[in-house]
Amino acid sequence: IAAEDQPAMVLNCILDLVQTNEQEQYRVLVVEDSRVAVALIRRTLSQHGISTHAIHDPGKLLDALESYKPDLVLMDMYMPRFNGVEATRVLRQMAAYNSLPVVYLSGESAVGMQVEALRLGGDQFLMKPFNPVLLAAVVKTRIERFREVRRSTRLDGLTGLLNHTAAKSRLKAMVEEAAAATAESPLTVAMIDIDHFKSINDAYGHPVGDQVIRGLAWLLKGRLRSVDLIGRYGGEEFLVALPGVTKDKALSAIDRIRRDFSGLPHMHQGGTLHATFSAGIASLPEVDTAAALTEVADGALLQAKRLGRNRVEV
Ligand code: GH3
Ligand code: MG
Ligand code: MG
Ligand code: MG
Ligand code: MG
Repeated sequence: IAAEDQPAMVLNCILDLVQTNEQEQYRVLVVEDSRVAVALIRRTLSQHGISTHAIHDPGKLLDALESYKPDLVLMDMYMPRFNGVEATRVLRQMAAYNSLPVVYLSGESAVGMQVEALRLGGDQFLMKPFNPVLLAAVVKTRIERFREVRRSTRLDGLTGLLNHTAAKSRLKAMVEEAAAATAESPLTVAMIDIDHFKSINDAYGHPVGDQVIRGLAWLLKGRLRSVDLIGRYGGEEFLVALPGVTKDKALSAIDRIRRDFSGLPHMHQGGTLHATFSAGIASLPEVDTAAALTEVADGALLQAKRLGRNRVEV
């Protein structure tokens, strides 16, 4: 990567984030027993481009969360049989929903009750009758902030790739998807590790090492498809998963990237340097769990290192 290309490379990563952001819809689950209120809320939110799904009974809350996957819950306080505050408290005890934004929309005017509702898990309290502009703004800003936090906890700061935890859970989901597919669907995993990276750090300094890591991340993003998983699994180690790709096809794809990476110049103060990586590959259905795939790929990576590095082994 030439020095003048580097700002473009950073810009690419930023554009990626902005684009996925714009494509994302706002999804709000409305929990409200009054049909009149539901109609009013849905019309208001839909006018602001916000999708809604309404349930009248908090007893159906967990099912609705699972099937609709909202970005925010708009919660009434008083409903027959259930109380919105109680429902929120239950939701907060579940790992999957403990940070999902919950905004109350209620006619309850006693401040003591409002405070209690917040204390038991709500994020904000809005009064009925509501101001449509304020309601839409609260919903959008809450969702944006929630997404920003979720994004930053899933992504690696140096490369913008999925971090170790996020990559592992994404791989698990991909293996489940492949297993659930009717026709036997292949999935190939590659473990990629930069060769003699310690010597690059030692010779040129940590910031140059960081640039090499970013360079490989950039190459992988450019070469792989949006359906592929690319994660920064460790310091200079990457996890890649290619759904629908057989071992042979993956082997030649990763090997092409290996060859191109070895030709990529990295800047340092005295000029440029070249780095290489080794990779190990494992495939579904031969290997059939996420844990086993990474383990077998890791074994193949070790073999690639033993056989001299700058190579891909199965
Ligand atoms: P091998 O070919 O066997 O993989 O040798 P290696 O030197 O690449 O492997 P080793 O695991 O011994 O060293 C990896 C080094 O990567 C050690 C660590 O200091 C460095 N490292 C880890 N994370 C980062 C990072 O974010 N930035 C930089 N610059 N270095 C890092
Ligand atoms: Mg009510
Ligand atoms: Mg290494
Ligand atoms: Mg090592
Ligand atoms: Mg390593």
